[in-house]
Amino acid sequence: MSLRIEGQLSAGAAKFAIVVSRFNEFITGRLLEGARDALRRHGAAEDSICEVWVPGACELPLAAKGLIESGRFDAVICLGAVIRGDTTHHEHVGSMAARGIAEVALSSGVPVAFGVLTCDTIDQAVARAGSKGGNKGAEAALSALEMVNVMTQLRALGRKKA
Ligand code: INI
Repeated sequence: MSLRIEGQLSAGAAKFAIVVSRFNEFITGRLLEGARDALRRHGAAEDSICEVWVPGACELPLAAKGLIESGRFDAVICLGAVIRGDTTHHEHVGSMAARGIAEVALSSGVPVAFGVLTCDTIDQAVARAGSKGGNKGAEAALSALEMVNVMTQLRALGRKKA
């Protein structure tokens, strides 16, 4: 049996939560605009999107978990900007966010998109938040859209077998 499953980039009736970090808000605000624009251009209604602000990237996973536990969302999009400072602090922040986000997605089975920039300089972050390097918030939103679609197909596959 040959089977190919691929997600469509169409929002349909799906509900999305965007968790956005206030730390480096001049960057994360642009990621948020990119994510909202991508969702809107792929058919998501304004009232299908919930926006939640948290202090920093470290807090993204817990808020994502709370949103998933509410049972109201098909996917969560986490947005943050971790930028190298004078110490190794940013490394811990970046790995806490990455590990936590992966853990929430795997333990819940709900797609959680990783839209967290991890940059050495502010210029690198600016480039990835709506200029030369595209907009990583928009990319994260598109991956959430696609994964909602993939997971819907995978659940249907399980039902067919039963
Ligand atoms: N939070 C970020 O989102 N980006 C950073 O670059 C950052 N740095 O480098 O300190 C950062 N720190 C705050 C952190 O996310 C937590 O909010 C804080 O540690 C309290 O838990």
